[in-house]
Amino acid sequence: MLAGVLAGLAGLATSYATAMVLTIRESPVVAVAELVIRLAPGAVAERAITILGTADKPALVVGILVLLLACFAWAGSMARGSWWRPVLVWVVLAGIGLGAVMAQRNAGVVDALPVLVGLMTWVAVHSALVDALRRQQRRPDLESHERRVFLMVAGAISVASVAIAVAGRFVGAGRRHVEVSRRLLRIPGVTRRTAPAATSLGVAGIAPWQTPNEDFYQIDTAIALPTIEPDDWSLRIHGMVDRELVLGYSELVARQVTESWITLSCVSNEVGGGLVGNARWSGVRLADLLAEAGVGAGADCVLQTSHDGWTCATPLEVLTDDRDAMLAVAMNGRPLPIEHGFPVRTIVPGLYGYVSATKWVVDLEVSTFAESMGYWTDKGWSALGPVKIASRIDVPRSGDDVEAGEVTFGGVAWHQHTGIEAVEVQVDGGAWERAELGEVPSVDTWVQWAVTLDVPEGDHEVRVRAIGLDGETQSSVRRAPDPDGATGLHTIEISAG
Ligand SMILES: Nc1nc2c(c(=O)[nH]1)N[C@H]1C(S)=C(S)[C@@H](COP(=O)(O)O)O[C@H]1N2
Ligand SMILES: [Mo]
Repeated sequence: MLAGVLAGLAGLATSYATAMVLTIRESPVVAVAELVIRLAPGAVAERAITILGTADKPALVVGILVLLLACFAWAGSMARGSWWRPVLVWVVLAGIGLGAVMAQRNAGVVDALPVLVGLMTWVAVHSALVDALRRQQRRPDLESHERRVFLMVAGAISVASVAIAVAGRFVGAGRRHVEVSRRLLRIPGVTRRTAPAATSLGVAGIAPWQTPNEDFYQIDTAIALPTIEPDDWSLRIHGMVDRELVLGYSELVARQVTESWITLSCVSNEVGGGLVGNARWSGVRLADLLAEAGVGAGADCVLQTSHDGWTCATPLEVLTDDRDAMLAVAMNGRPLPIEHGFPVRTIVPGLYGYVSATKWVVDLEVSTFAESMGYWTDKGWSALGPVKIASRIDVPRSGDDVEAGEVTFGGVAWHQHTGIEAVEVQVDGGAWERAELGEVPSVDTWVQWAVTLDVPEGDHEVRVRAIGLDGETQSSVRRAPDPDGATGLHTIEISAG
């Protein structure tokens, strides 16, 4: 029974910690309490309130916890006879938790994770403890030693459970707080304009031209995301400058806000991959801030540092020319999501993220490439990271069966700050056919393409290539992303019947 109770508490602790860290929601136990409240007949709920006063909710949670403890002990007591009976109890309890979590408003797949983590902890800790007990029973001569081991393991699990729960609470509280500040922010000059209609070709299956924040790819080295209150944020611009600048959040957003559609892509993106997205970014132009600081002679880069110590070196040239390199404060008309760099990140059209798009940016040091090296460059990736021209087939998917005859192919192509002149598609090594392109507001975004071709019965290989506004045709040479971005043509296999 003790093994059952300990395993149960450990599982509650890990699921609670997971919920705190991940979903900003309440833990599965509270979800169950909410479900009980929702399902309770009005008369019962009212009675509970009159008897318990405002303590009705804590009382309910405590009641559920007591019931759970009883179930835990019960599960533990069943381990004697069979291995599957306690597992069944764990699974049923987790099932109730999962049901309650998924019954919450706007519940998504991620919300199930705390329950899964809890279930895994229950089963793992319980079987470990039961094993330890069995060993002890088989060797009565060692009883006192084994008993001590069991008690030590049990004690360690208890301490670890409490520590995990407290750590989760700590991380989660900070995040919740910042999330509230973020939701309440209204930044002057930030609009909610949606994508111009002509950017979309209206072909089902092509990635939407404007990537919603929730669907935007996320890449960073952070384990726990930095959670920074806007009031606590500041940026220092220093190094080879005439005047050091230190800016707080309200000072930054009090400046002229620029808005631009810009496609961001990752150097690690494989040919045909999804580490690319297009959003409307709002922020303050870096060229203006750097001019105000006064860049010294001989400087050729800016070493950017994030709140969590990640760095990258960005050529000065792209931060001071006429492109919209900015300190972004909003993404698609909303304050930056925490995972995309709240409250301030850098966005530079035309460069891969690893040399430009610092999330949670706090420090800009005007410097030289000879002196400065960013996080990924130090690990062997190229110091310069201009985006390479690329194209992708979104529809049909590789492996799809299609009807022979007219087949519509579609996807996206990008070469930020150069622009796309044309996209061409080739079936089975035949002629390159030009696709229709969606309209775009600037050369800094990706473009949708689509073309309808006559496809005879049988298996086919289809490839796509883009041609840039500078006349460059996308290379067909297959190269891995390391060290400065993949090349090669996205190729799919379909079967027409
Ligand atoms: N602080 C910080 N900023 C970072 C990174 C990081 O690891 N830490 N990764 C970079 C990389 S490699 C990319 S591709 C982009 C991705 O930005 P996103 O997660 O908003 O899509 O952020 C860049 N900025
Ligand atoms: Mo990246």
